Amino acid sequence: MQKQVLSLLKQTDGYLSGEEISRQLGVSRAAVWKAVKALREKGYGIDSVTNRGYCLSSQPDLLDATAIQSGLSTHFLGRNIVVLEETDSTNEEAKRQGAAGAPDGTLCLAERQTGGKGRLGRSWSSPPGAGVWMSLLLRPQLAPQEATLLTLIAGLSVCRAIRRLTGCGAMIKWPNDIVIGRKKVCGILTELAADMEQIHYVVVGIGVNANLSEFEGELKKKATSLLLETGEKIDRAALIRAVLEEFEACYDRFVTDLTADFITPYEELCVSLNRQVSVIRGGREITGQSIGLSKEGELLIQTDGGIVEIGSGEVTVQGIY
Ligand code: BTX
Repeated sequence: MQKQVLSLLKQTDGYLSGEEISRQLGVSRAAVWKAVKALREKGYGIDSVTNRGYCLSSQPDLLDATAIQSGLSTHFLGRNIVVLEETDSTNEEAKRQGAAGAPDGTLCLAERQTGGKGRLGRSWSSPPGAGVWMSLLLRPQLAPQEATLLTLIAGLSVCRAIRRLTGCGAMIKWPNDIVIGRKKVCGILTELAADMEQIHYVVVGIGVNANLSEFEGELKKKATSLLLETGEKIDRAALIRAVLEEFEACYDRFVTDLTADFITPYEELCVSLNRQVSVIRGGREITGQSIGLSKEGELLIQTDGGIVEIGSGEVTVQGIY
């Protein structure tokens, strides 16, 4: 009913009476009023004037598959899009889609996540209507250990997309955060369904604080959004398109012949390099100078005892966080 009322209001220049809507849809005036109320709650601006009826004055900035796909130049990524108003986590949704046989490159999006996830059981704040909470379902023919490089491809893609669309000096904090200045604007969570030799599917989850206007509690100090950095609302569909296009270009080369030629551009945008860093591994703290990334995407740390390769773990970069 809401869809039908909305579509009638969209087709009308000016006001449309409640009586006319109820006649055209064959429903009661009360049902029309209920639908208008529900649409207003979703963010549609619907003016009403006695004796004239209803007029659509503004539409919320809602994610829409058609809008994302128009002008999208990828071959397979984002050719199938699932948009949900609310879900537990788009990563969980992509896994459900993956288990049900959804095609390679399926993109899952939600306006709001009730259980947005970070790494190691942490949560990811995902309020409605302003973020880009997206997960890519991929079916690459890779060994499970090679999948960690997909996190780096995602980081580079988001960083490039943000720079291209906003001009912000976004940087990558190895392995999975995008920061602007000292604050996090994006987090990436890659999950795998695999056996020892082969990947069944990978889910690359990306959360970008696009148009969030404020943060609460502990996030005030460590999070930022593109809106807060630029003072302007970003077109979320354009951002998603840019991420998909950047991702597909690197990913295609990587999965066809394992060319990791994205490592050098990644290093150039990586704020964690050439700095004093420390990381906890096996209960011990390793400190040293970060000097680059290995072909496998590990962080190389020059310590007093030689070069140590770090595959994962919480890295503290001096001067960042
Ligand atoms: P992470 O473990 O590196 O970061 C999680 C930490 O980041 C939290 O403990 C909190 O301190 C901080 N944080 C939480 N929410 C935000 C936010 N909105 N902005 C900045 N900092 C925040 C990073 O994990 C991986 C996050 C991936 C999120 C995407 S969203 C789409 C997909 N679905 C899903 O459930 N997760 C991914």
